[in-house]
Amino acid sequence: MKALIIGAAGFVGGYLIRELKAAEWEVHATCLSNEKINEDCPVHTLDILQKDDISALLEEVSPDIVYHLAAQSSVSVSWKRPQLTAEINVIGTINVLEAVREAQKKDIRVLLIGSGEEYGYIREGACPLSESEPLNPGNIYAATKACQGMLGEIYSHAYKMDIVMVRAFNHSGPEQSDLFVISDFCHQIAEIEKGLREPVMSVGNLSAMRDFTDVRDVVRAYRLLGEKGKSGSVYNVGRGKAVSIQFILDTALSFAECDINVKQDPARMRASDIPIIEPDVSHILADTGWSAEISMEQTVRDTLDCWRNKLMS
Ligand code: A2R
Repeated sequence: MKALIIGAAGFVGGYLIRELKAAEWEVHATCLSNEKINEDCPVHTLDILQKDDISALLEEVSPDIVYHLAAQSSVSVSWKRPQLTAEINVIGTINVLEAVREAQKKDIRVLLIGSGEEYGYIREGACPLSESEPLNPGNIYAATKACQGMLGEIYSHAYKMDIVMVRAFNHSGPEQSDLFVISDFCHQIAEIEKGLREPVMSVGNLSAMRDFTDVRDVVRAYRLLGEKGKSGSVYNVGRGKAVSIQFILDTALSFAECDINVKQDPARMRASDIPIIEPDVSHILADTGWSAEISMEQTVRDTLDCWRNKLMS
């Protein structure tokens, strides 16, 4: 199996490269010209806003499967830069789908990586959310990802293309940017332990409930969906058990090596926060046998150790 991973310099890309290579896939990866990928595979420079460049790369690599990871993936950035978010996540996805549609090789499978945020403002009692639940996005990032998924369905039906849509719920682990909550808490703890900041944790809304999966489990799901996912289908990828941000905070603090106070920071509250998002993960389990295996505690511990190591060097 030969994979082309588009947008592989981000958080998930490196993990996906290693997961696919461990399964003996041939892997090609792309990144932007200002990014670097330190993995053992051919790396190509690609901006998905340049459609002709995607087409040229598809002819050069001739992959069996394209993993489309490239995105403006931060909710908070999406409030600040809505046009940029829509351009990359919507126009960029159209460019990828058009390039695949026009490619010489006719049987390229595409995995479009969307988000659990797409469900948005959900009706009471809707959790766990099955893939047939209506989408009602609550922020700009979520709206662009819902649009990406709709485009995937349209291309799949209209052109009989082999496209699998993924709605990935929150994922975390070592090396994640501290724009995301688990990494943010762990970074703060590591800095406090090192004496680089006051022993006060700055936090946002602690009551929101989210479903967290370790990134190493997530990329295993992506491999299995590449192998066994049904064409034209949508799959939730998540643990299937939401926890409060308070629980994440308590878990992270339980690993801290010093006493830390907690302070609510208005700057960390989002413009719109949805109380609970939790997926039904029976579809992916039925079609691929996948379910999350790595505990939340392990993810938090490994992420904290990663920040401690970074601050040592
Ligand atoms: O925004 P940057 O400079 O960090 O670069 C991101 C890159 N990217 C692009 N690649 C090609 N053409 C573009 N026009 C373009 N704009 C941004 O895509 C970054 O290196 C990569 C996405 O990685 P992350 O933002 O770290 O996302 P992550 O966590 O790896 O998630 C992968 C996918 C995304 O579609 C998420 O929305 C979804 O999973 O949950």
